[in-house]
Order: sequence, then C-alpha cells, then structure tokens
Amino acid sequence: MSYDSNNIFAKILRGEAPAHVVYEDELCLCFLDVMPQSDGHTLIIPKEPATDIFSVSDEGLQHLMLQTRRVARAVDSVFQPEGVMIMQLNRAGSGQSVFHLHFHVIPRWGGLQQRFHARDFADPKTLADHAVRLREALTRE
Ligand code: DGP
Repeated sequence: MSYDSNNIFAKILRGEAPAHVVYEDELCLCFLDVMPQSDGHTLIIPKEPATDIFSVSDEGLQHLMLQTRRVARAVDSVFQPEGVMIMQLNRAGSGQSVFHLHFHVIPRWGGLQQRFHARDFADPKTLADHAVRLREALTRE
C-alpha cells in the first residue's frame, strides 16, 4: 500500500491539524489519542512517511521502540495503571484505521472496561490536562 500524505497523522506532523503533543524530537512525535481507549492513551509515530511496520526504516523503528517504552514509563508513572498495553496494527485487515505507522500505549485497569477502539472523542480539556502531566513526567527523567 502506498503512503497517502493526506492521512490525519501526516497533517498533524505538518502542523495542519491539532494534537495534544507530549514529546517530539527529530525522528518522532508523541501525542494523545483523541478517541482514547483509556485515560492516558498515547500514540507514538515516526516523522518519516511509513504506512506500517513493514515500510519504516530500521533506524526509524529502533528509535520509535525506545520512545514507545519511554512514553509507556511516563504513562505508567502518571496514571498508575495495573498494566500497560502496547498495540500496533498493520493494514485494514488488522483494524488499522490511520495509515501512518503508530504505536499505541494504553494503560489498563483490571476492573475497568477498556473503551472501544477509535470511537468516542475525549473531552479536549481532559486531554490538555493529561498532556501537561505527561510532558512534565517526560521532562523529569
Ligand atoms: P489504528 O486503528 O491503530 O490505526 O489507530 C488509529 C488511532 O488514531 C485511533 O485510536 C484513533 C486515533 N485518531 C484518529 N484520528 C485522530 C486525530 O485526528 N487525532 C488523534 N490525536 N488521534 C486520532
């Protein structure tokens, strides 16, 4: 599948669409999912135009994995979940809905039902507050 530069994450990377950013460097951008499956659900994406895990460069993927773990640590310390799920989908057949590679970091609580994937928008004020807390945790390291 060829890369479509009009996908929503490409627009976020170009600054054409908003996002609650928690971390950015030369190779990746990390921001909150607008339709979180739980509070603190964060996405880690490469800046390079990769559709899925099969098309990203080795260097890009290595960096992304390290940053995914770093974000997962921050999510863990801020939200204190019982567990942290890391998810990554490839092609529509697996449920991928945005065709720019991304890793999901999703905090989980045993007694709390996870919300549906990519369905309900979160309150923007809540997302803004969560982004501040995660940015602080990431700069405290
Ligand atoms: P996937 O199905 O793995 O491709 O996940 C795509 C995720 O992206 C899904 O959890 C919802 C999220 N999402 C969709 N549109 C936007 C958006 O405009 N902004 C943000 N922050 N997240 C989005």
